[in-house]
Amino acid sequence: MATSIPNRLLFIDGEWKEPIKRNRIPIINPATEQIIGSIPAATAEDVEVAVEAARKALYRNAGKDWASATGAHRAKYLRAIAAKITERKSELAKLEAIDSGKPFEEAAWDIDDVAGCFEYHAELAEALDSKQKTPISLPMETFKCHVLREPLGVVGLITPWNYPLLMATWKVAPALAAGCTAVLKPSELASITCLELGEVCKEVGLPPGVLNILTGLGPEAGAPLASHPHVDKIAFTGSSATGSKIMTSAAQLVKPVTLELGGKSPIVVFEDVDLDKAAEWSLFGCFWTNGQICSATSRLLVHESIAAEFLDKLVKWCKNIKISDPLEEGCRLGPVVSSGQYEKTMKFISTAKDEGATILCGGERPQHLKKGYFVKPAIITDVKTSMQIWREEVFGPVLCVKTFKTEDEAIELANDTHYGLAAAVLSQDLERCERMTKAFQAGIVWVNCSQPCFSQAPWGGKKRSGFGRELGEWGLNNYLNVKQVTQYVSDDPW
Ligand code: TXE
Repeated sequence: MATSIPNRLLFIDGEWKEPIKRNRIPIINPATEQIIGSIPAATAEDVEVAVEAARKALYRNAGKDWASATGAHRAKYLRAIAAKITERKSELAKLEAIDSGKPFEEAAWDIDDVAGCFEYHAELAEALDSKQKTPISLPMETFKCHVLREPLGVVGLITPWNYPLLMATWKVAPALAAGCTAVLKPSELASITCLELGEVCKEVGLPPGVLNILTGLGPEAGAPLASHPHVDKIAFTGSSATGSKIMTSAAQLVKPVTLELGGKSPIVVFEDVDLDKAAEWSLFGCFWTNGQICSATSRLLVHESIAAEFLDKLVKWCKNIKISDPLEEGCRLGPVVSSGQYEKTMKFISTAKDEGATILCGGERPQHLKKGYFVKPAIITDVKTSMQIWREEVFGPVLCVKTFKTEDEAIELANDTHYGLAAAVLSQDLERCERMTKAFQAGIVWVNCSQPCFSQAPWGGKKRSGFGRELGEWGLNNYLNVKQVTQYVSDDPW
């Protein structure tokens, strides 16, 4: 499957523009370690131009601008974008697989989700029209009050590499639906499909400046966007360390932020499960996208009475999984995204070993692959709660396991983390699942599954996994300002 990488510039004000400093960043295919192209490297100067374009698009031509257009008008563009993305699905999935290392089949699901997410937000944009003005009843007849919901303004969207186009869509679609204009800064490790979104916007005739796409490094392009005084909000998905920096710079200007950061999510498997189904969910929950998911259920808590048999099943699967170039037919696990992520994952595994944990399987390079950032899926036991492997996010194909005896112990172990993104429980006893659901300290709970995600349902965490929600009505509300309008309606002087 040969695919050529489009040689794009920055997408600003509806046009492809050379970065002011004319620098580019190489694109490395993580399966081959070869340079396959390059992306433009934006700097603060380009951020300036892009923010100005977004600002103009927001309030250009009174009455005809993006902010005051009807939701139905904006929905037409969102639907057109969804249709174009579906049209280009196979090509976009290939680009994403080459860029990020995820198996082609998984990348194709993601592109479907991207189109679905734009479609869904088109519906939300239309529904906004009837909710634009909400009357509020007051205890005094001399006053009338209503609430207006209006776009927040220009938003800065900073996104990661694990779901490159999907994570961008989770932010772009609600921002545009709400009537905001945006500057998107994707991850330098996987930007190809986000740049293609620029081409899609051009093809559907999205008004210039409504969406601007700046590729580049975090400190050079992301930081000036986050701290720009004319950016009204920042939505960020990425590491806790960068999230904290963004929050600090936003605090200087009292700028709202939503942060979707890392996780170390538990999956609790009780003794009454169907072992095969539970094994499938546990494996999928941790190893999908090579463990590079913020919500990966990477801490497995299994009831001690079934642990031996259950682990046996997991290990068998890990040993038989097809690890290959993501474009190869039947690939189930590709490489991790970069040499940095490879080194980080390997270091986690060796530290776990040094600290006394047992590597039941995997955690090394597959022998048949001499090049590429491939790691065999690892299952780690004899884990203590003080160990790094239990406490910190790996973001690689590593599952650590502990057993438990009682429900109380399971909850204590599940919540023993400073993260709080997701948690899963597998059991046939639905009352028990309900108790666990209430006890989990997390923003998302999965019952008898792990990782399903729908545009309609809120996504986000608590504790150090961040705050604010994406998707659903909750996500849209993050891009809207609520304006209270109160009018004095009496003839009497106040
Ligand atoms: O993340 P960064 P990286 C975790 C995961 C991974 C680790 C590092 O554990 O191993 O983070 O990955 C931009 N100001 N997650 O280095 O740095 C950057 O260019 C503004 C979990 O890729 O957080 C990119 O666009 N922006 C996560 C985005 O931030 C800055 C998904 C994310 O990069 C910046 C990815 C700065 N100073 C990694 N520095 C999840 N929650 O899903 C960087 N960026």
